[in-house]
Amino acid sequence: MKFTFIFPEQSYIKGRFWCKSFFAVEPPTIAKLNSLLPDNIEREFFDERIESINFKTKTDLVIITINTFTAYRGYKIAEEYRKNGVKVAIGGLHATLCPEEAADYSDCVLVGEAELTFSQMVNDFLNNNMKKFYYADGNCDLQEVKLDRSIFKGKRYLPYRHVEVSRGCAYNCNFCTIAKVYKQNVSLRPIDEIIDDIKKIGVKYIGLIDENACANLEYRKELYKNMIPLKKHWFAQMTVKGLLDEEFVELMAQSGCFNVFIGMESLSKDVLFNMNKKHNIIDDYEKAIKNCVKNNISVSVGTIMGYEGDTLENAKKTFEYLNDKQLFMSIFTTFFPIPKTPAYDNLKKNNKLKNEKWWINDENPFEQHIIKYNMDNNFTGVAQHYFTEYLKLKNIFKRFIKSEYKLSMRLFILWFNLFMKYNINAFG
Ligand code: B12
Ligand code: SF4
Repeated sequence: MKFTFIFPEQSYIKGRFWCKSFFAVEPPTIAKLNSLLPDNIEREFFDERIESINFKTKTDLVIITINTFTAYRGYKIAEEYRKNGVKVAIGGLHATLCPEEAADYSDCVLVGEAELTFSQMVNDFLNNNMKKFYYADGNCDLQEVKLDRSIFKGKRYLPYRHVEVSRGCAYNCNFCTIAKVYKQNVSLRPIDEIIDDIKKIGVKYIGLIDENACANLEYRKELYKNMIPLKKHWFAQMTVKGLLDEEFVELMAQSGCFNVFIGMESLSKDVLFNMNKKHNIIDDYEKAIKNCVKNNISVSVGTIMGYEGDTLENAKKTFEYLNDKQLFMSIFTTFFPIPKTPAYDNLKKNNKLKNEKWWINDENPFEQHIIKYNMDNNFTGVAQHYFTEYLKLKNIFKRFIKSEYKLSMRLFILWFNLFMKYNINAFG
């Protein structure tokens, strides 16, 4: 009996260049599914970001994980296997948001966290009784999270691995997949299990999967204190609030934090209000960045352009603001309405979506006119324009010269900016 796991390429990337196989990171999702499979089942794994799928290898069941940006490609892969009579099961965040859609392309859809559905499906499959749908009942409590990374043996990934700290977020931003899927339920993993995981991780650089790495402050302080002796370099995302607390930022630095990501989204209070992201206070950013510079922690910022209420003037202001700051990287992203989120539902209700299933399309979403805006207020291409502007050599060097970080961090930031300039599509 053999199962095949698939991590599809993003649907709209038509082929990467020479560095295709150099900049992918191990997908924890596959390590998780692998850990839930009984030992007597043979397994193979194709990560389409770094290799082509060999549709000819013999297999009994194909298991595909999809998010909204990989769903369409995932469906095409499923069709290819099913054409040859192979059964396909699909799970993941997008399958959880749109199970009926995923069902059109598969023999089985698993909704919710794998810990709560996968073993049952495998059992049923082995007994020739696989159902069309499996629904997780509630949320996994993150006790004894096990990842079996042995499935990645022989594949070339960056020496950077992820460790799960939490699932879910207490906030409820209108555009956010996590808010929709986890419904403000936050599960925290026991600290001793995280530490044990990090001890065995085998790489120096790690990403903490943690929606808000400064919430539940006492828990995080305890975690970071326990990480100090491990001497790892870590990255996580958090709200700006945590970075205002100098003592906390110092502790993060001592425990090895080298970079934090903040979803700033917009400079406009109106847009932040529409997003239900009222906890972002733009005036806090100055102090937060200062605290990070002082502790040699670099900061990355994400923006969303083209949300309801946004203006081209605001997009320009956002670019100018970020281009002037000492940041590791600013990511300029077009607003893609994720299905079933309040933001999506609102656009749909007001008949503002040009294509309700924009993710099922051969056209690159960056070039699609997804939302009906007035002709003089069209955001298609605006984020790309500012990203390109941000990565112009004159701007990269301007920021490098102004930077007050330690020289090693300044050079790291310079390298990363130049790398992004030339390989903007290499990650993912
Ligand atoms: C780590 C991470 C990355 C990393 C690594 C991705 C990778 N190669 O694995 C990097 C930085 C490369 C990355 C890139 C991107 N990411 Co990302 N990423 C995450 C993050 C923080 C954690 C994902 C993770 O591994 N979790 C741990 C694993 C164990 O959980 P999981 O994948 O959710 O799977 C669980 C369930 O969903 C379910 N499940 C999943 N698959 C399956 C399959 C089956 C069969 C079953 C039964 C269950 C199941 O069970 C699992 C265990 O409970 C999430 C946010 C989050 N907290 O989820 C965003 C997130 C997944 N990313 C997101 C996005 C948008 C992207 C990018 C498109 C960004 C970009 N513009 O390029 C790219 C796309 C990359 C790609 N090819 O998929 C969005 C997806 C939104 C959506 N609706 O699709 C998320 C949710 C962030 C967000 N808040 O919106 N990402
Ligand atoms: S704070 Fe971040 S993770 Fe939490 S709901 Fe808002 S966008 Fe999603």
